[in-house]
Formats: sequence, structure tokens, C-alpha cells
Amino acid sequence: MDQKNPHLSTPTAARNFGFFVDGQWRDGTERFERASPGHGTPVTRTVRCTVEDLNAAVAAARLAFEDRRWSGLSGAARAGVLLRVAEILRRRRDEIAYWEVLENGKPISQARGEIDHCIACFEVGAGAARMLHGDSFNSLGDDLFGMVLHEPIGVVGLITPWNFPFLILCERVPFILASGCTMVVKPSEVTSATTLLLAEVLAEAGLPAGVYNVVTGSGRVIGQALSEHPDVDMLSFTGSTAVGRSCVHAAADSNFKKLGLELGGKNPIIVFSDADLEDAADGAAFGISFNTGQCCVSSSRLIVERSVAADFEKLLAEKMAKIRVGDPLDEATQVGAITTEAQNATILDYIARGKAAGARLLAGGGPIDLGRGQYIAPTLFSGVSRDMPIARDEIFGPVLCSMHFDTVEEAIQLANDTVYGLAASVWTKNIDKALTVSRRVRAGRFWVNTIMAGGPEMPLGGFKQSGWGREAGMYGVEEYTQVKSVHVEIGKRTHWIA
Ligand code: TXE
Repeated sequence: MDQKNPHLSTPTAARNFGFFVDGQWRDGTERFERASPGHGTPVTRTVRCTVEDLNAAVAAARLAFEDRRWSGLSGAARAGVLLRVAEILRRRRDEIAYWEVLENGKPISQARGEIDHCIACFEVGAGAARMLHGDSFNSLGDDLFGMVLHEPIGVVGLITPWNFPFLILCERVPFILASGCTMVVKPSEVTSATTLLLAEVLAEAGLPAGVYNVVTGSGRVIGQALSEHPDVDMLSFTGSTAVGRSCVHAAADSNFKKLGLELGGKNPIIVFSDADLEDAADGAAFGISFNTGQCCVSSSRLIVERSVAADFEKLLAEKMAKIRVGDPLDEATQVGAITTEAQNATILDYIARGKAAGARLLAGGGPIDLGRGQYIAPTLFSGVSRDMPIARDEIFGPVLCSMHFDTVEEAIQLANDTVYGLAASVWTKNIDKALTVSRRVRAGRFWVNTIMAGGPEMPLGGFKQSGWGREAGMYGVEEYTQVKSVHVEIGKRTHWIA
């Protein structure tokens, strides 16, 4: 144990967590044990909840919604709670980052940066709580006035994945709360700790009991039951496209609950010959290696102009070889461990398939042995054709595939040659090319001469099979509302019956 900073060494024993319903911590009979993917030692034990536990959580959220203990408060009062959450997160930043690292395997410095982003999410959510408003129609004639109201949609189910357990949570919770909804959260079974810690933070900030409930457990049992639940008004799901599809079926077969879906991506990064190639190579290396490429917006398809392709790939391979892959609790680490054994096997299998298909390996290409944990070197393939599985499938790992183009049209066509549409970036100093490509590539988030930049003021979400709806910003709050038109007659009614 590091005596100066307990948040820089693994815990001596796994920590037990309960689950959180109606403002109370509850325990269960069965638990999941989670080992740190970077170290292999047990770090947490969370409850394997039952469907009865889930039903109790939905009932608590329903009661808290119906009695208006939260939605009945003013936007200013809700904003006050959200701002207090931001303050408490500032105080507990290192501790929450630590548990995120232990369960997920991401570098500690990155995790702290993510908590800063989460703090910003609560601050923007506070602003949104005060600014949420509808519309009015003063154009319906002298005897009719129209108002459009945003009302909270009700009880929200929130299913989150393991790649950004706290960040994805915090890109949604403040906006759900800003709208006046209540919720039941089902975090990934391998990364539940920080979702549970948020329950402590919200309670301390003064959120009424029953508004935020957390039920831990497997996706197949608890996730499925939440997506089918007839008393849940909306489900926000982030995860694989396959499970997203099953949520659509579950909604159709239960109560037609509204869905927000953030699913997979196979995001293009387009580099023109007139770009600052040093900047673009740094962006490409970051875009594929950040969070070990286990990131729905990671730039996994490099589309580079043929005239500079060989030089650019050489520069990029040199940069990728310098990335510091290592122990997530080491302050100097830039890329940590692969989060699950299954994901590790999937990534290594895709690398083997890339080699077998004849793609040329320019960097990485396999595991890194650090004596414990599971690590993969940032990998670059060139000579990739668009029909290879490594070019088409979301690998969800640090594997970048390079393809070449000659014209702007060809670059756009290659970028759009995917079933996904989550994010994209373009690198060029030519304003015409930058604008043409950003307007024609079908993706929910677009970056020009940068990558993964942005804050919670801006909406996020995908085109095509990357999902439905938007999270964050005012668009994000509105997703969690129902829209009602109110028509008001002014003066004496013109009678229908003479
Ligand atoms: O995701 P799952 P997995 C992609 C990525 C990755 C692949 C598989 O390509 O390789 O998905 O990852 C819950 N009903 N992304 O298998 O299963 C589960 O408990 C309801 C992209 O881990 O989709 C967890 O809380 N819920 C993605 C959540 O769904 C169910 C992030 C996500 O797990 C369920 C993660 C069910 N039947 C993976 N089954 C992104 N867009 O960032 C599981 N879950």
C-alpha cells in the first residue's frame, strides 16, 4: 500500500457493496466478485439482485414520481441539488476515480479527467433544470392561445456499459434529474461500484429518496426485466447493437416505452494531404488508443489521402510505438488494461483475422505481458480493404485500419460505408473540404482538426445503427420529457349548437 496516497495501490481486500432502493442500502444473498483487469486481484463484490429487487426499485421510482417530491420542485431547487452534487464530486474525485480504475482498468490520470467531465455534466444539468422551457403560439388568432409544455416523461430505466461506467452515467443522470424524472439504474455487472457511490453523493446532496435507485446484476436477468418492465416509461440503453435491438423488441412487446439508444460505432478519421500531419497523427494515435479503444466514438478507420498515405502511416506507427501502456494505477500510464477477458479475446481474434486476411501490420499486433492483467499494444494495419471484418466490425479495442483515397467524393463515400454513424473527424487546412466533409458524413458527432473534444453542453448520439435520440445539453433534457400542447380559449365561445 502506498502510504502517501492510498489511491495508488490495489486494496488489501475486496470491498462489499449493497444496492440502493428508496433511499436505503439493501443486501442480497448472492454476489459477483470483480477482479481488477490491470492486476488480477479481487477488488469489489456486488449483489446479484433478483427480479423482485428490481420490481421494488421500479415501485419506489414510480411512487417518487407520482407524488411529485422531485418533479414538483422548481427548476431552481432541482438545480441547487445538482450543484451540490458537483461540489461533493469535486471533494471525492480521487476516490471515485480509484474505484473506476480498479474495476475498469483505465489509467488513473484519465479517470480523474473523466470525473472532472462528470462534474461539468452536473453543472450543465443544473443550468438545464432552470432553463428547460416550452414554447408559445401567439399566432392562433385573437380567441386562441397556444402553449407547448415539456413535462417529465416519468420513470426512466438506465442501462450502462463497462467502458465508461461513471462518465456515461453522468452524461445522463443530471439531465434525467433536470427534467424532473425518477430512475432505476442497472450498471454493467463488472463495473457497478461508481454507480453505487453516486447514490451516496446524491443522497448527501439532498436528492429525495426513491428518485435514484440502483439495482445490480446481470444484463440477461435484470437488464432484460428492466427493458420489459411495464411501469418504466423510458429506457436509456448504452451498449452493444445486439442488446439495443433486444431492447427495441422488449419495448414493443411491453408498453411501447420510449427508447434512447447509444450503440456501436466504426468511426472514420479522414486525413487530407494539406493537413498538419504531425497534429493529425497525434489525433489518430489518441483517437484509437484512448480508453484502449474501448470507446464508442474511437476513430477506428483511418481514411488517408493516397499521396501522403505512406509517410503518414510511418509517422503514426512511430507515435503509436511510443504510447505508454502499463499499470492503470501508475500516474505515467497512458493506456491501461482491457476491461474484460471476453473483450481481450475478441480484440486478439480480430488482430489474428486482420493478419490472416493479408492486412499489413505497422504497429503493435498482440498482447503485452506485464506479469499480471491483460494488455494489448496499440495496433495499426495498412492495406486494409473495405470488405475485411477489421474494416467493418466494431472491434472495441486499440486496432486502427488504414484505407486510402484520391478525391473528396471517395473520402466521403468510404467514411459513409458503414452501418454505424456515431462520430467522425476530418483533418485539413482547407475550409471547403472541412465543411463539405462535415456536412456529408453521416455521424452524430463530428470533429474538425481535433478529436473527442467537447463538453456536456453539446448533444451526443448516433445516426443509422448507432442509435436513437440524443444525450446531454438541452437536447438531452428534452429527450426525457413529453411534449404537451395546451390550447386556451380567450373570451366567449362561438357556439356549435345554434
Ligand atoms: O455489451 P452489452 P458487452 C459493444 C462493443 C463490445 C460489445 C459487447 O462492441 O465488444 O458491445 O460488449 C446489459 N437486456 N459495446 O457484451 O452486453 C449489460 O449488463 C438488457 C459498445 O459487454 O451490450 C450492460 O449493463 N440489458 C458500447 C449493458 O447491457 C442487457 C459499450 C451493456 O452490455 C442485456 C459496451 C439484455 N438482454 C459495449 N444483456 C458503447 N456504445 O459504448 C446485457 N445487458
